[in-house]
Amino acid sequence: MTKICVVGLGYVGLPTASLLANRGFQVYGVDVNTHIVETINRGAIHIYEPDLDVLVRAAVNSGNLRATLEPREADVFILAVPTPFQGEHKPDISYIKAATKAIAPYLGADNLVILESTSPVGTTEQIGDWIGELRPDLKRVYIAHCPERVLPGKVLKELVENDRIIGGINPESTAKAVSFYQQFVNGEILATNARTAELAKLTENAFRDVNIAFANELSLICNQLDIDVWQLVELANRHPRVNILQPGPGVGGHCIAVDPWFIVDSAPEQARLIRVAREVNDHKPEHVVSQVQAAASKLKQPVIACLGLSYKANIDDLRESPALEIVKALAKQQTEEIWVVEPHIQQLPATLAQLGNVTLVPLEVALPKADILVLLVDHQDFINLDRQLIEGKTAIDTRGIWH
Ligand code: SAJ
Repeated sequence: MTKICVVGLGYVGLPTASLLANRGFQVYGVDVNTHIVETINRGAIHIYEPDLDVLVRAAVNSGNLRATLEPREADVFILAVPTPFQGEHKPDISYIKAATKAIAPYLGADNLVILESTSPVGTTEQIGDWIGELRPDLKRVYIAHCPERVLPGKVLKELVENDRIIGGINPESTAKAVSFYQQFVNGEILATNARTAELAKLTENAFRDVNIAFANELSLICNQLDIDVWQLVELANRHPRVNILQPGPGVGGHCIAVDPWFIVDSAPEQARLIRVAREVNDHKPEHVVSQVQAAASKLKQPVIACLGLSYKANIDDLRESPALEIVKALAKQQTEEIWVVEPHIQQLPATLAQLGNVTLVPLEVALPKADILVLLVDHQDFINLDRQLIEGKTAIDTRGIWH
């Protein structure tokens, strides 16, 4: 098995394709976006992830990684395309369907098709049905789910070191996929069936979501009772069997804020706690907005500076970011200008720029002039800042770094 076709060159597909290329596989990276294909073929990257630029450059220079718009014949096909929502919290697997259609003409007997995209239960089996319809001539294709589990910011390390769950649509598919991943993963490979692998991935993110919701609910309770939630969590966590996560402005990212809904969609009657946790976390930005409004109403035309826009610390990823939602809501409600400090981006996203009263400013500009500081992301730059500079200002610290 030497030729690999990776479909989808995003946060998961691109690191995977370049890792495989650097391990000596011949890799075709497929993406529907011409800009992405051209960028990668120049040895450059279109997303930020620590050290990914070096890995991609090496992969392209070695001649083992080539990006293309169309798939090619290969031994292994890895699908790493998005699974967003369609409408109200319903999973949209149309990108997986499109990717399956795209690879179908290139499939050969005994090829292995792996779905890495986080998917609702039953999707891997569905791929098997689609391939059966599109290529009735094919005698045997192996199909398995191997959910990606990498943490943005630590992708390259986790891609190799994390344990991987692999579930095929039959035991032969599982076995074939296990032997493929064993070639480049140092973590343990855990074999199961496709449906369990799908739910395992969703469960991991739902577990985290429920636990963050617990912390966020505590922050509302503490706000009501005038108690410092950060101290509360620290104290309660000194119990040997308690490990509360950190409250924040809400839960962002393309995974934890999305995946639990796939479970709710599949088993709405049973998934009650998972649904409420999602609602608690989704409500948190609104709470922060009302805290800022309450503070602003006590001052005359205050200058409000929001620190951080990404969905978590030290990355540039704005997807589903609660910080973005908070800034947008504040800008819509305040007539005055809202300042945003986000050291990881060069320009505001269109959704904020078009509002007309949001400006991206450097920290040195915001700090001396702002009356209200709304800390939304615990970027290192904000943790490091001289505390004297925030003295006398109203600070709304949603991450607990200044408490
Ligand atoms: N957050 C809190 N409090 C905490 C921890 C996180 O408010 O104590 C917030 C973050 O600020 C962020 C959100 O939760 O807005 C999610 O951040 P995260 O770092 O927990 O996770 P992600 O979304 O970056 O990556 C997750 C990971 N899943 C788990 O840890 C179970 C990663 O391993 C998955 O591969 C990834 O989702 C994915 O692609 O599914």
